[in-house]
Amino acid sequence: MPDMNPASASREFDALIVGAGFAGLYQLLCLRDRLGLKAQVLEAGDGVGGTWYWNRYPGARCDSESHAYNYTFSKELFEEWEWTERYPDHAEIRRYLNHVADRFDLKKDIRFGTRVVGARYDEAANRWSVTTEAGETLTAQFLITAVGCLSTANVPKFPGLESFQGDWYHTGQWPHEGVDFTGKRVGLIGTGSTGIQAAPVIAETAAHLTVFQRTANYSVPAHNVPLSPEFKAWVKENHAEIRRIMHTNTNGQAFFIEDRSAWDVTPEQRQALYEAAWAKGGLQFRGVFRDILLDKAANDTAAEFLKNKIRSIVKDPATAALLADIDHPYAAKRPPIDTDYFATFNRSNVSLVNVRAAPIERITPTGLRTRDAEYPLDIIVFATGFDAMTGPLLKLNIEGRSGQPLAKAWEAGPRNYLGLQVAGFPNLFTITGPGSPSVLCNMPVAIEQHAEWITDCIAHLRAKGLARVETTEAAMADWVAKVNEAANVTLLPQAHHSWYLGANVPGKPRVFMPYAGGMARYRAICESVTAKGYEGFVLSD
Ligand code: NA7
Repeated sequence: MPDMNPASASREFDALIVGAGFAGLYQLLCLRDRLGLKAQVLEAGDGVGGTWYWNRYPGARCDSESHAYNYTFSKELFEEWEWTERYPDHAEIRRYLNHVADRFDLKKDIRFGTRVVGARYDEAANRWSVTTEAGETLTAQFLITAVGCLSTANVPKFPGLESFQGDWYHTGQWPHEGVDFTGKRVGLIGTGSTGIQAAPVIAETAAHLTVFQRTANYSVPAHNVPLSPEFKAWVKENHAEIRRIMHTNTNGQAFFIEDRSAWDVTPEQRQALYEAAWAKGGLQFRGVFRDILLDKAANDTAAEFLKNKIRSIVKDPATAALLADIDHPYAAKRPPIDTDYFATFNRSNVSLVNVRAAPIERITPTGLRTRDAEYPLDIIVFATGFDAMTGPLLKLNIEGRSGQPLAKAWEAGPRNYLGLQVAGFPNLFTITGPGSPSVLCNMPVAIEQHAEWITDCIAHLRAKGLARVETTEAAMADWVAKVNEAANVTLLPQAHHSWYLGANVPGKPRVFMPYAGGMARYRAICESVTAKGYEGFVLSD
């Protein structure tokens, strides 16, 4: 008999969703409005946005172009929203997600300021009990994680950090009121996408900016611009075609990777194509040839072009040499795009320090010490990335059947089926989990596909009068092998320090985590699994 007590009824749901970013909002809409489920989102922040709620550092901007960084499920939503710039900044993305949440009346089913600290599967009741930091327990038949891939900040454990008398910040936990760098000596650790976006902006006001580089990185200019009325009109008129491209290519972007090899053209033509892509800017650079991520020699042609660009922009030869001393194939780590990153090193108030050669030894009360020198600093900015993909999931302290912790099941690295489900954890779905295309794809596209697949799966269960869906060990073993195979035909695993491999977090198992076979192929696999009656899953009552 249903519990009629209003207090307990407000704690019992059909589905609980963790996180109110792109994934959580759309999953709520799907389950509540399409299936009529009683669903609730639990969100640690005080607003919607997910990764964009937290990442407010100077220069924080999406690398996908704005007309591709959208939900595509609603033509009306797509047509009524207007982005202002070629790449949306963090504030504009939050405005977009607030607009979506208000338009579809989602906020009434989101509990903000609610951090999930535990989730336990109760086998007898076939329900998940979810515990919040405030000590409340909520239950649901289905638990869906929408926690993103990059939401657990990685702050390296440098000795002495607690003794630092200045201020320090991680870019992924940036103060909402901003940070005033005026007249300050700033140290920036990290030269991934984040450090590369932040450095030029910090340098504009800081007295001095010191960039501590462990791994040199490629970067292509973003060429961000305000969008013209003509472009905005073109986007609205071409919604169907833009959507079609995003849904049929490998990376969910609004462009195709060119179907030509680097060896189909002469060296002069190759150079001209790279120049044109550089002039155009953005992530499309990696789409100039189909074999850039498959053939090391083809990749070398792109890498050399980009290294030459660094040498031509940066005036001081020693600084240029250090910035161009890149040890991995282009795009084997997530390729950054930038606004004046390399030119920033021509400023008199900016210097570069090689912490690969002389590692950071400790933070001191007045700055930072490497093996070779002491750097007095007022502010330290950690652009040191995230415990990516598995970190946000493990932080939830999920326990499946018989109290088995997810951390135990994933001791040697993440194992799941389709990136969506783990054996021993019935009715738990992980949106853009490891083993799915996720970070190798334009995220909203990967998210929509997962949220819709999960919705269809739950609808199917209900239509059949079933209550439980769980993958099997065999399906997981097969999928993990496929994820490895897909990565191994590419150059991606060759960037041995990449966060795709978990290598940026000391002690983390080194496993290539995202599915590298392409979004289109992944979508087809998921569709075929459904068509075969949820092959690889056991559905039961
Ligand atoms: P990334 O890409 O993980 O970059 C982090 C940077 O911080 C990278 O240069 C790291 O060097 C550096 N790092 C990390 N730990 C240390 C220590 N201990 N000492 C010195 N340097 C360190 O994170 P981002 O935030 O830039 O980007 C994450 C994603 O967000 C991005 O790829 C986009 O998808 C959006 P390393 O390379 O590990 O030697």
